[in-house]
Amino acid sequence: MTNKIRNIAIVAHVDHGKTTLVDGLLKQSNTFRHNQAEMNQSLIMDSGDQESERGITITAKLTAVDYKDYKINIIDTPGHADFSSEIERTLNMADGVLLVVDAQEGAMPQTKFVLSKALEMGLKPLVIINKIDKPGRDIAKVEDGLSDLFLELATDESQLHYPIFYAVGRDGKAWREIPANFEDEADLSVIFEAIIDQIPEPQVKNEGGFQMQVSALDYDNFLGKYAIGRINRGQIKTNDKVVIMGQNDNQNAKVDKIFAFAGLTKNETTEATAGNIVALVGLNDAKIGDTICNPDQLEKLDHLKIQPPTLKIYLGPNTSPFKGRDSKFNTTRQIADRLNKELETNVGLRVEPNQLGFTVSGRGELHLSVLIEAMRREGYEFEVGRPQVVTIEENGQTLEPIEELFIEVEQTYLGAVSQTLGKRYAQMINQSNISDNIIRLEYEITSRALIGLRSELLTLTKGTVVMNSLPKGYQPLINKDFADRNGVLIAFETGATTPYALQAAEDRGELLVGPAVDVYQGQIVGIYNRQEDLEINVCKTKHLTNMRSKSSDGAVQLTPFTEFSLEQCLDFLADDELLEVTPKDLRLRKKYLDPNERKRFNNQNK
Ligand SMILES: Nc1nc2c(ncn2[C@@H]2O[C@H](COP(=O)(O)OP(=O)(O)OP(=O)(O)O)[C@@H](O)[C@H]2O)c(=O)[nH]1
Ligand SMILES: [Mg+2]
Repeated sequence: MTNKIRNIAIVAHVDHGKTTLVDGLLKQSNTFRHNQAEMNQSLIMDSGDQESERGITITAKLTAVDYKDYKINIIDTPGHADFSSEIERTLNMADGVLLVVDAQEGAMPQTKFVLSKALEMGLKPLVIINKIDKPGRDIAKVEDGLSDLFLELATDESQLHYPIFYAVGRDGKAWREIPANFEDEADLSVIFEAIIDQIPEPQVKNEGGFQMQVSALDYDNFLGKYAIGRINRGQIKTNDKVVIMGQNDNQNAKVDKIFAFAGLTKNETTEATAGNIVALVGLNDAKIGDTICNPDQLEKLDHLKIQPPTLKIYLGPNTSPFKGRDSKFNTTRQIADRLNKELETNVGLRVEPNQLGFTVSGRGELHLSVLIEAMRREGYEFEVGRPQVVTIEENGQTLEPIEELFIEVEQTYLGAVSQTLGKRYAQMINQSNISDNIIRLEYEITSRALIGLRSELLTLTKGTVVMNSLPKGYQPLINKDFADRNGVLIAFETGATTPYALQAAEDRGELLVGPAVDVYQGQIVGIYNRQEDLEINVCKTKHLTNMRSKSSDGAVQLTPFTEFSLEQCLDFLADDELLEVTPKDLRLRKKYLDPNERKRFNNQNK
């Protein structure tokens, strides 16, 4: 019965509180026993290890709760623009969205993106102004901003009438009116009631042959692949024969098992009807976007619309002399299999083979670095090159992607930040005050100039800057290089670093390796004080002499070396450099390890 089902997606800009709100909905719908561990847990749905470490949602996830006699399927989505394809992939299971907006920040770039997607698809929005406990809240201003945004994005009049709720998601509280005191007793009943009353029942067809678009895939060791989607028409029973309608061909299959979502688990059932979100086992060839149909009524649903990638990176088998030291998987074949597996679910990603390895493209640096980090944790070893933008050709012209960039910065750093953006040819669109001390800047900037900007601004502002960007379109390529990076210190020979040699190297720049680590010829061991590169010896041992200098008895005192994160390494790379990624190490290196080959290459490219 569709009238007792509600399917909703929770959408918002990054960090506005989606996953925290889902915690509340789970806990207040008696999904867990009172003494169950989850009752005391937060961000329950952020179950991936990188999700909990980074504190962000990376993949969209499904859960279901019972409220009164209704079943509410909830899709928690990521708010980071790099993971936008997760929204494009899952929104077609929903009939409404909870649009969560931070009471201080208001509508942000990704708010606009997710709302435009939801309104385009005709989904009913409920607006939740969240975090009204923040001292910097400005609810009236946030409501104004939202009303402008709806005016801009609405595709018909009815979408301009949206209910607004006020919430402290973290405490599991929401109100219909702004409460006099947000510390008053409250729960999420008003949200549950609004989902039931105001989100339409699934807009599906009860009559006719089974039809479902695959929106998600899941896997486990016992049953293999689960094809997940909302049944769009008809019903399904265990053992039913179906046809998987793919992008290019059709395949026959049989439904072995059917599962419905319940809390954090799936429950097996023998049949399901239109409007339900189900996971089907037995369809091993099903891909995201495919339509599963009753063989007697083959009708394919429109394929998902996924925006093209903006950033690409070379990824290939490791060619360093240390290859194979601590990895389980390092051959081209193993890497290819892993990337192909990733493509099944990571629908915003593209992979093309090239002579040496692969070109992997995604929606941004984070999209790619999350994949790189996942692979190294699984025991893969490989090398990657400098991230590059994906250009397109139009009317004989090369175009590069541009983005809207939003920055919030303390007054003290305004000058330095503006200067850095100027160097990267960013155009300022708007500047406004958020508070006495915090300025909000809006720029238009090429995606190319965004590479490495986050690390640079974080350093410049002692970690205080807030930065967000959103793809805006394309413009003719400007042939300007933004890299004003220093040269590097390159290991002159293969061996183990010694404190003695490192101490001597310290005067030349900033070291990226510590003592007693193995390095190879051509590896980057530091950042030079100057623009060009320099080969240095970081392995030499002190010659033994009979002379004793005054200081030579004590241990060598080294300045702590700089350890780059994966993202910092990617930002740092120049065109003639690679990053070696292994489960244990990240090593920056020159593409050509041999100094003579390097010279020859550089001369050719002058
Ligand atoms: N002050 C305050 N903080 C909140 C509230 N709700 C959530 N937060 C905090 O906001 C941060 C982000 O919350 P999340 O629920 O992870 O946000 P999200 O929208 O799921 O983030 P992404 O999935 O990465 O886009 C966490 O530190 C929460 O504790 C609230 O009502 N008030
Ligand atoms: Mg989240």
